[in-house]
Amino acid sequence: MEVERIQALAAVGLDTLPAQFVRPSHEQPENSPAVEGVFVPVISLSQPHHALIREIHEACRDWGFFLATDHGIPLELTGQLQEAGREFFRLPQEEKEKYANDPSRKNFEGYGTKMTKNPDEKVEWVDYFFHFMHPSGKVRHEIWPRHPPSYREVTEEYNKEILKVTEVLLELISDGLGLEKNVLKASLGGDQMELEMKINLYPPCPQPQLALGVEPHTDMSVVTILVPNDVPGLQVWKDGNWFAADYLPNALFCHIGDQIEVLSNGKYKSVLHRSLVNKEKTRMSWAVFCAPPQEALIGPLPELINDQNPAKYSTKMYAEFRHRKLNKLPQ
Ligand SMILES: O=C(O)CCC(=O)C(=O)O
Repeated sequence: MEVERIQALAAVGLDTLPAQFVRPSHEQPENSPAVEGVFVPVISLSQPHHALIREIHEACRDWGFFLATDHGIPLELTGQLQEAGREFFRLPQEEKEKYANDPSRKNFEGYGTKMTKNPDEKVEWVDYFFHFMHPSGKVRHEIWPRHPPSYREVTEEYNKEILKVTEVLLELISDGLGLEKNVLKASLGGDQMELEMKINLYPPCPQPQLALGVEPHTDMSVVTILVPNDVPGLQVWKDGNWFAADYLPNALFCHIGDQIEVLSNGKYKSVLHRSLVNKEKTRMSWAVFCAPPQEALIGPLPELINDQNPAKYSTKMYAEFRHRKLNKLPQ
């Protein structure tokens, strides 16, 4: 199936945004601006444990989102990862098409552009590359970019680092919920927890005030850890308003996903977020989604429910949750 790629469309040099990208009026960034002067939480992972737990707890409860600094991932490695992603998207269009995915056949891995799946039939201004990184049994190296040749080595190294950070975050979040530190990881499939890489490319957009890079959504993941390039665009929703999560060099943009909201019985929230696009500059982001294995059974943790605080979410297999979310069915 022939898919219109946003990068190819942008390269034509349009003056006006084609109608399929014009968001409904209430969604347009110019009609739903972010609150100015309020900053998302920034948390140093190297601060004393007690203060760290408190900050993580407050950020997960109030925002479902924070920027993590002093996380130990070498800046050089993140730079190499980003350069490898940029190099892939610099390939001629016909080369990139060799990696095209086909979501209509449930084949999500590879090079893609999101098709409409919203009531207004609007398309997001983004192309992406998506693939599994962990555990090894899920990884299909044959579909990873072969260019640049460094892609595999750099991404495998980044996978190791992000896995360590994910495990640390899950321990801190468990602690913040008053649980033993290994509870969340154990409830999420332990070492079978999956890491997925999604590289987003948002080309310059002729009328960014009318478009969205990704529309408002929460992630069905456990947590999502993202690094953007230096072009701002991510916004998170809190108490009825959008807030910009601007670029902070070498910070990890940490999103609480739906699975933590369910396990915590709503104590921590899955953050609603969206991304804006830019008139002159290409924005990119590298999002790592940490997800349970398909067969993991996820529901509110018994330790967090009682007669005064009954379960607010049903317990179901992650595969079922995913199916419902992808098809916009009630959970
Ligand atoms: O690019 C971003 O900042 C957000 C990306 C995102 O939310 C997604 O890929 O699901």
